[in-house]
Amino acid sequence: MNNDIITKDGIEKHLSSPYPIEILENVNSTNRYLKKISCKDTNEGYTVIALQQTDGHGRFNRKFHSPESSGIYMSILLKPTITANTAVLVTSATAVAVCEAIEKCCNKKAQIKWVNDIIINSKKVCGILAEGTINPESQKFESIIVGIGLNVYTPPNGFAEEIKDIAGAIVCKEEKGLKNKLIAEIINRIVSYSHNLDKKTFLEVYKKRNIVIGKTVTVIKGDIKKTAKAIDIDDSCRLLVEFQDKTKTLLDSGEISLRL
Ligand code: BT5
Repeated sequence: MNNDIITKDGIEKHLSSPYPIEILENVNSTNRYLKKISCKDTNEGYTVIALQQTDGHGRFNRKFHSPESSGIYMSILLKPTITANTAVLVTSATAVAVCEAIEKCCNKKAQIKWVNDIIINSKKVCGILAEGTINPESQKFESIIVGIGLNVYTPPNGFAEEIKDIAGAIVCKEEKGLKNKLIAEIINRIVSYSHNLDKKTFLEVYKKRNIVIGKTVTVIKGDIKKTAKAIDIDDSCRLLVEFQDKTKTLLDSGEISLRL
């Protein structure tokens, strides 16, 4: 991992537009950092990347393991003109962007587990966390920060005990310049998709790459767990599930578990 170093120049040469990039050695969380520094005047596409996070987090404040140098931990500032109830589209568009970038740079087949996990060979290699600020008057987003954590390589001491059965790395052999290329390819695609969220160009790909459709899943709501079959994903990226008593419901976020 000492040969694949993240650098500004290395990223910039693959970017389709000159998005501002900031690289930090170490931070609690790139999402939290970007939230603090972003304001009305911060440009869209502003990206913060950390070599390590001490308090990386996922949804419901769960820990996202972010060890030094084996992964990419990045947050991108977006300013899409969407309302609160379409925010899930940012997460889905990001999932598609990440899969496409992985395939282009690493030639690996990447799939999506609704809503926000990227899977390779049945292991989670990436998690996405989108967090937005809403203008109370317009009910539209002022900005959305999209955080992406990728396990590019297996950490030198292996994955932590609590994730070792579910986590995987994108590649097994170190490649010089790979992280820079991946970062740039992800930024290029996310900014482009986020300008066209209403056209939902990514939606068909999102569905095709999703591994949950047709599978038996456990729907988790608080302490309640119910078995259901995942039937479809609708145009708002909601998951249609059918419970054992044949009742159906559309899940718009929340939690399902699926044995991979
Ligand atoms: C996520 O949440 O997977 C979203 C993770 C987003 C992380 C990025 S890194 C840059 C930015 N800054 C942040 O602070 N966050 C974002 P969720 O779906 O809630 O999944 C969390 C669960 O994934 C944990 O409870 C573990 O089971 C598992 N997990 C934690 N670390 C992992 C890792 N490195 N690889 C694979 N799985 C992991």
